[in-house]
Amino acid sequence: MQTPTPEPEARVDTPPRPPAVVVTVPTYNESQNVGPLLDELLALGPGFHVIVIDDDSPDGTWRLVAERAARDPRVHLIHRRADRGRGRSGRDGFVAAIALGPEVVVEMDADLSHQPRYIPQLIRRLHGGPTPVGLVLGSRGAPGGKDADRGLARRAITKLANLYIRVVLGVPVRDCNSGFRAWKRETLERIRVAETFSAGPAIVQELLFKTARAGIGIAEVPIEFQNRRHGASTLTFGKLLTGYFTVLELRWKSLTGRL
Ligand SMILES: Nc1nc2c(ncn2[C@@H]2O[C@H](COP(=O)(O)OP(=O)(O)OP(=O)(O)O)[C@@H](O)[C@H]2O)c(=O)[nH]1
Ligand SMILES: [Mg+2]
Repeated sequence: MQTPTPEPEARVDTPPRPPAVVVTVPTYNESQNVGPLLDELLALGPGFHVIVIDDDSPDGTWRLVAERAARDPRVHLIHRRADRGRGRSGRDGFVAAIALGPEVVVEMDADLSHQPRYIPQLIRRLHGGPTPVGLVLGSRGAPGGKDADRGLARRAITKLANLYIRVVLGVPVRDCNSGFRAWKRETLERIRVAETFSAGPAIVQELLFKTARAGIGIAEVPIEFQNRRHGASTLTFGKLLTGYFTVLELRWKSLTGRL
């Protein structure tokens, strides 16, 4: 009589497969935008995860995301209660995204100015194209890109800011203010994103500068930028000035070998 082969007792747990793409979204009072945004991002494919980094928004944005995260393992929430800021939140989001082990990390605003439908194009360029790159910008300044929705004054400010940043930092891109970007995970690791120092929106230029300085290729894909439809902008004149100052500080740190 033949004895049946016993079933192996010990089950080896296979580690969960890392997501292909992690999208990081900092939020402050985006309760009207975050739901539709999550719907569109998750519809891009099963390999897409989203990390929302919320600074304890008074309008309860974080609560909506927490409810969603409890139902969907592809949604993650970082609920920050101290040290508020667009830059701090961006940094924490990148660190958490890297820990999930994806090939690609996307960053974008929550206010639907950055349309999720462009993400596949950004990623395609990241993986292939005429030149190898480690960062792709969704760009209003690239041929075919648009900033159509905005008033003349706001567009003029954006243009001047771009010129100033390009000259001071010497970065060879047309849209230095774009916070809609696709990163290879290795790029973020190489520029040591965990050590980012900008507390506010200047994180956008800090990381752009560090990437260019590291000799990593940067490409731009045209996008149409839409004005926010719900909620209020968090950009103030004070933040704008701080941002310009941070750009000078970046250059200075770089010149004096402290970056
Ligand atoms: N976690 C966090 N997110 C922030 C903070 N400030 C802004 N954000 C988010 O960062 C993104 C960009 O901020 P916006 O207020 O849209 O700034 P902006 O795009 O320069 O200005 P508008 O074009 O007028 O909307 C949005 O998703 C905001 O919700 C903050 O202090 N903490
Ligand atoms: Mg905005």
